[in-house]
Amino acid sequence: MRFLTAGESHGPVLVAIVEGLPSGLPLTPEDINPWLKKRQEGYGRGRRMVIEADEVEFLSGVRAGRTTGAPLTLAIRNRDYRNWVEIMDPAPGNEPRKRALTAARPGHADLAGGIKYGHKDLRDVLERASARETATRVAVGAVALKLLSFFGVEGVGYVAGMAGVWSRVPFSWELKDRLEASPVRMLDPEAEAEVIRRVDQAKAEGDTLGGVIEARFRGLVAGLGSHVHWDRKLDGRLAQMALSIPAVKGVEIGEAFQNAMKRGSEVHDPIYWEEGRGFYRRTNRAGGLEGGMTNGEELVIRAALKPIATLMKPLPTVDVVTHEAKDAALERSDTTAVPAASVILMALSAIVLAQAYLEKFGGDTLEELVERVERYKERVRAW
Ligand code: EPS
Repeated sequence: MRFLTAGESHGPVLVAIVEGLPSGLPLTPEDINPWLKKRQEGYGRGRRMVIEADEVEFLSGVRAGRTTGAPLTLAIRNRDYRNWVEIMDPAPGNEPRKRALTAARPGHADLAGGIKYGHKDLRDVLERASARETATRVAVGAVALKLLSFFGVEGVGYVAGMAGVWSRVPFSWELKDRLEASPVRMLDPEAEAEVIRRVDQAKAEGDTLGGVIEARFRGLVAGLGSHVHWDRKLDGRLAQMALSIPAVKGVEIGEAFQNAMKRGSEVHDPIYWEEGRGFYRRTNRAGGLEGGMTNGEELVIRAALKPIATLMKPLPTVDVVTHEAKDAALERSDTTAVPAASVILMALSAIVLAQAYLEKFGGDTLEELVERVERYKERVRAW
Protein backbone atom coordinates (compact mmCIF):
# COMPACT_ATOMS: atom_id res chain seq x y z
CA MET A 1 0.00 0.00 0.00
CA ARG A 2 1.45 3.33 -1.04
CA PHE A 3 0.02 6.83 -1.06
CA LEU A 4 0.65 10.38 -2.16
CA THR A 5 -0.89 13.60 -0.89
CA ALA A 6 -1.33 16.98 -2.58
CA GLY A 7 -2.85 20.31 -1.65
CA GLU A 8 -2.02 23.66 -0.07
CA SER A 9 -3.21 24.92 3.30
CA HIS A 10 -5.35 27.66 1.74
CA GLY A 11 -5.93 26.00 -1.62
CA PRO A 12 -9.31 24.59 -2.63
CA VAL A 13 -8.78 20.97 -1.58
CA LEU A 14 -6.40 18.46 -0.02
CA VAL A 15 -6.23 15.02 -1.62
CA ALA A 16 -4.62 11.63 -1.07
CA ILE A 17 -4.43 8.69 -3.45
CA VAL A 18 -4.02 5.32 -1.75
CA GLU A 19 -2.99 2.37 -3.89
CA GLY A 20 -2.75 -1.26 -2.86
CA LEU A 21 -5.71 -1.62 -0.50
CA PRO A 22 -7.50 -4.96 -0.63
CA SER A 23 -11.03 -5.11 -2.00
CA GLY A 24 -13.97 -5.68 0.30
CA LEU A 25 -12.89 -3.37 3.11
CA PRO A 26 -16.05 -1.74 4.50
CA LEU A 27 -15.47 2.00 4.35
CA THR A 28 -17.69 5.03 4.87
CA PRO A 29 -16.85 8.65 5.73
CA GLU A 30 -17.89 7.82 9.33
CA ASP A 31 -14.76 5.65 9.61
CA ILE A 32 -12.62 8.70 8.85
CA ASN A 33 -14.42 11.88 9.97
CA PRO A 34 -14.14 11.27 13.75
CA TRP A 35 -10.34 11.08 13.36
CA LEU A 36 -10.31 14.26 11.29
CA LYS A 37 -12.28 15.94 14.05
CA LYS A 38 -9.90 14.71 16.77
CA ARG A 39 -7.00 16.05 14.71
CA GLN A 40 -8.62 19.48 14.69
CA GLU A 41 -9.25 19.59 18.41
CA GLY A 42 -7.02 20.27 21.38
CA TYR A 43 -6.52 23.25 23.62
CA GLY A 44 -4.26 25.87 22.08
CA ARG A 45 -5.44 25.61 18.47
CA GLY A 46 -6.02 28.88 16.61
CA ARG A 47 -8.99 30.44 14.81
CA ARG A 48 -8.42 28.43 11.63
CA MET A 49 -9.87 25.39 13.33
CA VAL A 50 -13.11 27.29 13.91
CA ILE A 51 -13.35 27.90 10.15
CA GLU A 52 -12.63 24.31 9.12
CA ALA A 53 -14.80 21.27 9.83
CA ASP A 54 -12.87 18.60 7.98
CA GLU A 55 -14.90 15.96 6.19
CA VAL A 56 -13.69 13.39 3.73
CA GLU A 57 -15.15 12.70 0.29
CA PHE A 58 -14.40 9.52 -1.66
CA LEU A 59 -13.62 10.38 -5.27
CA SER A 60 -12.67 6.84 -6.32
CA GLY A 61 -12.05 3.32 -5.08
CA VAL A 62 -15.22 2.78 -3.00
CA ARG A 63 -18.60 1.51 -4.16
CA ALA A 64 -21.59 0.65 -1.99
CA GLY A 65 -19.56 1.10 1.17
CA ARG A 66 -16.67 -1.21 0.25
CA THR A 67 -13.27 -0.75 -1.35
CA THR A 68 -13.03 -2.17 -4.87
CA GLY A 69 -9.24 -2.69 -4.88
CA ALA A 70 -8.81 0.30 -7.23
CA PRO A 71 -6.89 3.39 -6.07
CA LEU A 72 -8.79 5.21 -3.35
CA THR A 73 -8.95 8.99 -3.68
CA LEU A 74 -9.71 10.92 -0.51
CA ALA A 75 -10.52 14.64 -0.66
CA ILE A 76 -10.91 17.23 2.11
CA ARG A 77 -12.10 20.69 1.10
CA ASN A 78 -10.62 23.79 2.72
CA ARG A 79 -13.49 26.03 3.83
CA ASP A 80 -11.03 28.88 4.34
CA TYR A 81 -10.29 28.82 0.59
CA ARG A 82 -13.16 31.21 -0.10
CA ASN A 83 -11.14 33.88 1.76
CA TRP A 84 -8.00 33.07 -0.26
CA VAL A 85 -9.27 32.65 -3.84
CA GLU A 86 -7.39 35.63 -5.21
CA ILE A 87 -4.24 34.99 -3.19
CA MET A 88 -4.04 31.34 -4.27
CA ASP A 89 -5.15 31.91 -7.88
CA PRO A 90 -3.10 29.63 -10.18
CA ALA A 91 -3.64 31.94 -13.18
CA PRO A 92 -0.74 34.15 -14.32
CA GLY A 93 -0.85 37.83 -13.39
CA ASN A 94 -1.16 37.65 -9.62
CA GLU A 95 1.54 40.37 -9.28
CA PRO A 96 2.44 42.04 -7.06
CA ARG A 97 1.56 39.07 -4.93
CA LYS A 98 -1.18 39.63 -2.39
CA ARG A 99 -0.20 38.62 1.15
CA ALA A 100 3.34 37.89 0.04
CA LEU A 101 5.53 36.77 2.94
CA THR A 102 9.18 37.80 2.93
CA ALA A 103 10.22 37.84 6.61
CA ALA A 104 11.23 34.17 7.04
CA ARG A 105 10.11 32.66 10.36
CA PRO A 106 12.93 31.00 12.33
CA GLY A 107 12.08 27.32 12.84
CA HIS A 108 9.75 27.13 9.82
CA ALA A 109 10.45 25.81 6.30
CA ASP A 110 10.34 29.39 4.93
CA LEU A 111 14.04 30.18 4.46
CA ALA A 112 15.43 26.82 3.38
CA GLY A 113 12.42 26.21 1.11
CA GLY A 114 12.72 29.68 -0.43
CA ILE A 115 16.42 29.19 -1.18
CA LYS A 116 15.86 25.69 -2.54
CA TYR A 117 12.91 26.44 -4.86
CA GLY A 118 13.85 30.05 -5.65
CA HIS A 119 10.76 31.65 -4.06
CA LYS A 120 11.07 35.20 -2.74
CA ASP A 121 7.37 35.07 -1.81
CA LEU A 122 7.72 32.52 0.96
CA ARG A 123 3.99 31.77 0.79
CA ASP A 124 4.92 29.40 -2.06
CA VAL A 125 6.77 27.36 0.59
CA LEU A 126 4.60 27.71 3.65
CA GLU A 127 1.33 26.80 1.93
CA ARG A 128 2.66 23.28 1.42
CA ALA A 129 4.88 23.10 4.52
CA SER A 130 1.81 23.84 6.66
CA ALA A 131 0.72 21.11 9.05
CA ARG A 132 -2.67 21.27 7.34
CA GLU A 133 -1.28 18.55 5.05
CA THR A 134 -1.58 16.11 7.93
CA ALA A 135 -5.39 16.18 7.51
CA THR A 136 -5.04 14.00 4.41
CA ARG A 137 -2.55 11.69 6.04
CA VAL A 138 -4.80 11.24 9.06
CA ALA A 139 -7.57 10.29 6.60
CA VAL A 140 -5.25 7.64 5.11
CA GLY A 141 -4.37 6.58 8.66
CA ALA A 142 -8.05 6.14 9.49
CA VAL A 143 -8.38 3.78 6.51
CA ALA A 144 -5.30 1.90 7.72
CA LEU A 145 -6.80 1.69 11.19
CA LYS A 146 -10.02 0.28 9.78
CA LEU A 147 -8.01 -2.40 8.00
CA LEU A 148 -6.03 -3.17 11.16
CA SER A 149 -9.27 -3.57 13.12
CA PHE A 150 -9.97 -6.73 11.06
CA PHE A 151 -6.72 -8.21 12.39
CA GLY A 152 -7.68 -7.36 15.98
CA VAL A 153 -5.38 -4.35 16.23
CA GLU A 154 -6.31 -1.23 18.16
CA GLY A 155 -4.44 2.08 18.37
CA VAL A 156 -4.43 5.14 20.61
CA GLY A 157 -2.61 8.47 20.67
CA TYR A 158 -2.21 10.82 23.63
CA VAL A 159 -0.01 13.46 25.21
CA ALA A 160 2.70 12.30 27.62
CA GLY A 161 3.75 15.84 28.50
CA MET A 162 3.51 19.36 27.14
CA ALA A 163 4.21 22.94 28.10
CA GLY A 164 6.81 21.60 30.53
CA VAL A 165 4.29 19.44 32.45
CA TRP A 166 4.43 15.61 32.45
CA SER A 167 1.36 13.44 32.93
CA ARG A 168 1.87 11.34 36.08
CA VAL A 169 -0.90 8.89 35.25
CA PRO A 170 0.56 5.93 33.32
CA PHE A 171 -1.43 4.86 30.29
CA SER A 172 -3.81 1.93 30.56
CA TRP A 173 -6.36 0.81 27.98
CA GLU A 174 -9.17 1.00 30.54
CA LEU A 175 -8.62 4.78 30.77
CA LYS A 176 -8.57 5.27 27.00
CA ASP A 177 -12.02 6.90 26.75
CA ARG A 178 -10.98 9.57 29.25
CA LEU A 179 -8.64 10.96 26.60
CA GLU A 180 -11.56 12.01 24.43
CA ALA A 181 -12.86 14.18 27.27
CA SER A 182 -9.51 15.84 27.91
CA PRO A 183 -8.89 19.04 25.91
CA VAL A 184 -5.17 18.23 25.95
CA ARG A 185 -5.47 14.42 25.48
CA MET A 186 -3.83 13.81 28.86
CA LEU A 187 -4.87 11.25 31.48
CA ASP A 188 -3.72 13.28 34.47
CA PRO A 189 -6.36 15.92 35.45
CA GLU A 190 -3.86 17.89 37.57
CA ALA A 191 -1.35 18.05 34.74
CA GLU A 192 -4.17 18.97 32.37
CA ALA A 193 -5.20 21.97 34.49
CA GLU A 194 -1.63 23.19 34.69
CA VAL A 195 -1.08 22.75 30.95
CA ILE A 196 -4.22 24.78 30.17
CA ARG A 197 -2.97 27.55 32.45
CA ARG A 198 0.41 27.55 30.70
CA VAL A 199 -1.14 27.55 27.21
CA ASP A 200 -3.26 30.60 28.15
CA GLN A 201 -0.17 32.30 29.50
CA ALA A 202 1.94 31.52 26.41
CA LYS A 203 -0.86 32.74 24.17
CA ALA A 204 -1.18 36.00 26.10
CA GLU A 205 2.58 36.47 25.74
CA GLY A 206 2.55 35.72 22.00
CA ASP A 207 4.59 32.56 22.51
CA THR A 208 4.19 28.90 21.51
CA LEU A 209 4.65 25.48 23.16
CA GLY A 210 5.77 21.93 22.31
CA GLY A 211 5.50 18.54 23.98
CA VAL A 212 5.93 14.77 23.91
CA ILE A 213 3.29 12.55 22.31
CA GLU A 214 2.80 8.82 22.47
CA ALA A 215 1.04 6.24 20.29
CA ARG A 216 0.32 2.64 21.26
CA PHE A 217 -1.02 -0.39 19.45
CA ARG A 218 -2.20 -3.67 20.90
CA GLY A 219 -3.11 -6.91 19.15
CA LEU A 220 -0.19 -6.87 16.72
CA VAL A 221 1.26 -10.18 15.60
CA ALA A 222 4.98 -10.86 16.14
CA GLY A 223 7.09 -10.68 13.00
CA LEU A 224 5.98 -7.47 11.24
CA GLY A 225 8.97 -5.77 9.61
CA SER A 226 12.24 -7.65 9.21
CA HIS A 227 15.77 -7.93 10.55
CA VAL A 228 17.21 -8.93 7.17
CA HIS A 229 17.59 -5.53 5.55
CA TRP A 230 17.91 -1.95 6.84
CA ASP A 231 14.97 -0.49 4.96
CA ARG A 232 12.62 -3.25 6.10
CA LYS A 233 13.22 -2.65 9.81
CA LEU A 234 9.89 -1.55 11.25
CA ASP A 235 11.38 0.74 13.90
CA GLY A 236 13.22 2.65 11.17
CA ARG A 237 10.06 2.94 9.10
CA LEU A 238 7.98 4.11 12.06
CA ALA A 239 10.62 6.67 12.99
CA GLN A 240 10.71 8.05 9.46
CA MET A 241 6.95 8.43 9.45
CA ALA A 242 6.96 10.09 12.89
CA LEU A 243 9.70 12.53 11.87
CA SER A 244 7.67 13.54 8.83
CA ILE A 245 5.08 15.16 11.11
CA PRO A 246 5.74 18.91 11.11
CA ALA A 247 7.62 20.02 14.27
CA VAL A 248 8.56 16.46 15.33
CA LYS A 249 12.30 16.44 16.03
CA GLY A 250 12.84 13.30 18.09
CA VAL A 251 11.49 9.76 18.18
CA GLU A 252 11.72 7.02 20.77
CA ILE A 253 10.59 3.39 20.71
CA GLY A 254 9.64 2.12 24.17
CA GLU A 255 11.78 3.64 26.90
CA ALA A 256 14.74 4.16 24.58
CA PHE A 257 16.26 7.28 26.17
CA GLN A 258 15.91 5.99 29.74
CA ASN A 259 17.20 2.57 28.66
CA ALA A 260 20.31 4.16 27.21
CA MET A 261 21.50 5.15 30.69
CA LYS A 262 20.90 1.73 32.35
CA ARG A 263 22.54 -1.70 32.35
CA GLY A 264 21.39 -4.42 29.98
CA SER A 265 20.09 -6.48 32.90
CA GLU A 266 17.75 -3.63 33.82
CA VAL A 267 16.59 -3.02 30.27
CA HIS A 268 15.91 -6.18 28.26
CA ASP A 269 12.55 -7.85 28.78
CA PRO A 270 12.89 -11.52 29.91
CA ILE A 271 11.03 -14.08 27.77
CA TYR A 272 8.29 -16.42 29.11
CA TRP A 273 6.12 -19.10 27.55
CA GLU A 274 2.71 -20.47 28.49
CA GLU A 275 0.63 -23.23 26.93
CA GLY A 276 -2.14 -21.68 24.81
CA ARG A 277 -0.59 -18.22 24.99
CA GLY A 278 2.82 -18.80 23.52
CA PHE A 279 5.72 -16.43 24.13
CA TYR A 280 5.20 -13.28 26.17
CA ARG A 281 6.94 -10.68 28.38
CA ARG A 282 6.10 -9.29 31.80
CA THR A 283 7.79 -5.98 31.01
CA ASN A 284 7.87 -4.00 27.78
CA ARG A 285 10.80 -1.62 27.94
CA ALA A 286 11.56 -2.48 24.30
CA GLY A 287 8.22 -0.97 23.26
CA GLY A 288 7.17 -4.04 21.28
CA LEU A 289 10.03 -4.04 18.77
CA GLU A 290 13.17 -6.18 18.65
CA GLY A 291 15.49 -6.64 15.68
CA GLY A 292 13.33 -4.35 13.53
CA MET A 293 10.27 -6.58 14.07
CA THR A 294 7.23 -6.57 16.28
CA ASN A 295 7.66 -9.09 19.08
CA GLY A 296 3.98 -9.53 19.94
CA GLU A 297 3.94 -7.01 22.79
CA GLU A 298 2.31 -3.59 22.68
CA LEU A 299 3.99 -1.17 20.29
CA VAL A 300 4.95 2.10 22.00
CA ILE A 301 6.26 5.03 20.00
CA ARG A 302 6.96 8.49 21.37
CA ALA A 303 7.81 11.70 19.58
CA ALA A 304 9.08 15.13 20.64
CA LEU A 305 7.51 18.23 19.11
CA LYS A 306 9.29 21.54 19.12
CA PRO A 307 7.12 24.61 19.83
CA ILE A 308 5.27 26.00 16.79
CA ALA A 309 7.48 28.29 14.70
CA THR A 310 5.02 31.14 14.15
CA LEU A 311 5.23 33.40 17.19
CA MET A 312 2.85 36.31 17.71
CA LYS A 313 5.75 37.99 19.52
CA PRO A 314 8.06 37.56 16.54
CA LEU A 315 11.72 36.60 16.59
CA PRO A 316 14.41 38.55 14.73
CA THR A 317 14.91 37.60 11.09
CA VAL A 318 15.93 39.02 7.72
CA ASP A 319 13.67 40.04 4.82
CA VAL A 320 14.57 37.77 1.89
CA VAL A 321 13.95 40.56 -0.66
CA THR A 322 15.54 43.62 0.99
CA HIS A 323 17.99 41.77 3.29
CA GLU A 324 16.98 44.18 6.06
CA ALA A 325 16.70 43.02 9.66
CA LYS A 326 13.02 42.55 10.48
CA ASP A 327 10.60 40.87 12.84
CA ALA A 328 9.48 37.43 11.59
CA ALA A 329 6.20 37.32 9.70
CA LEU A 330 2.98 37.22 11.74
CA GLU A 331 0.93 34.50 10.13
CA ARG A 332 -2.18 33.35 11.99
CA SER A 333 -1.20 30.28 13.99
CA ASP A 334 -1.88 27.92 16.87
CA THR A 335 -0.27 28.39 20.31
CA THR A 336 0.29 24.65 20.37
CA ALA A 337 -0.88 21.61 18.39
CA VAL A 338 0.54 18.87 20.63
CA PRO A 339 -2.83 17.13 21.34
CA ALA A 340 -3.59 17.07 17.59
CA ALA A 341 -0.11 15.72 16.89
CA SER A 342 -0.77 12.73 19.16
CA VAL A 343 -3.71 11.79 16.91
CA ILE A 344 -1.49 12.29 13.86
CA LEU A 345 1.27 10.07 15.31
CA MET A 346 -1.21 7.27 15.94
CA ALA A 347 -2.79 7.57 12.47
CA LEU A 348 0.53 7.68 10.63
CA SER A 349 1.93 4.76 12.62
CA ALA A 350 -1.22 2.84 11.64
CA ILE A 351 -0.30 3.38 7.98
CA VAL A 352 3.14 1.82 8.51
CA LEU A 353 1.59 -1.11 10.39
CA ALA A 354 -1.07 -1.68 7.73
CA GLN A 355 1.68 -1.68 5.11
CA ALA A 356 3.63 -4.24 7.15
CA TYR A 357 0.55 -6.51 7.38
CA LEU A 358 -0.06 -6.22 3.64
CA GLU A 359 3.58 -7.06 2.90
CA LYS A 360 3.62 -10.07 5.19
CA PHE A 361 0.21 -11.50 4.36
CA GLY A 362 -0.54 -10.25 0.83
CA GLY A 363 -3.99 -10.94 -0.57
CA ASP A 364 -6.17 -8.96 -2.95
CA THR A 365 -9.33 -9.32 -0.87
CA LEU A 366 -9.94 -8.57 2.79
CA GLU A 367 -11.22 -12.11 3.24
CA GLU A 368 -7.96 -13.67 2.04
CA LEU A 369 -5.96 -11.37 4.27
CA VAL A 370 -7.98 -12.06 7.40
CA GLU A 371 -7.75 -15.81 6.80
CA ARG A 372 -3.98 -15.65 6.48
CA VAL A 373 -3.56 -13.48 9.57
CA GLU A 374 -5.76 -15.84 11.63
CA ARG A 375 -3.83 -18.91 10.46
CA TYR A 376 -0.53 -17.24 11.36
CA LYS A 377 -1.82 -16.24 14.82
CA GLU A 378 -2.74 -19.88 15.50
CA ARG A 379 0.66 -21.06 14.38
CA VAL A 380 2.46 -18.49 16.53
CA ARG A 381 0.41 -19.45 19.63
CA ALA A 382 1.63 -23.03 19.30
CA TRP A 383 5.17 -22.26 18.12
C1 EPS B 1 -0.29 26.28 10.25
C2 EPS B 1 -0.91 27.48 10.56
C3 EPS B 1 -2.35 27.56 10.94
C4 EPS B 1 -2.78 26.24 11.53
C5 EPS B 1 -2.45 25.19 10.46
C6 EPS B 1 -0.99 24.99 10.38
O1 EPS B 1 -3.17 27.74 9.81
P1 EPS B 1 -3.57 29.18 9.27
O2 EPS B 1 -2.30 29.76 8.75
O3 EPS B 1 -4.57 28.96 8.17
O4 EPS B 1 -4.15 29.92 10.43
O5 EPS B 1 -4.12 26.25 11.90
O6 EPS B 1 -3.04 23.97 10.75
C7 EPS B 1 -4.12 23.62 10.02
C8 EPS B 1 -4.76 24.44 9.19
C9 EPS B 1 -4.55 22.25 10.25
O7 EPS B 1 -5.56 21.83 9.66
O8 EPS B 1 -3.86 21.56 11.01
C10 EPS B 1 1.10 26.23 9.78
O9 EPS B 1 1.65 27.29 9.48
O10 EPS B 1 1.68 25.14 9.71
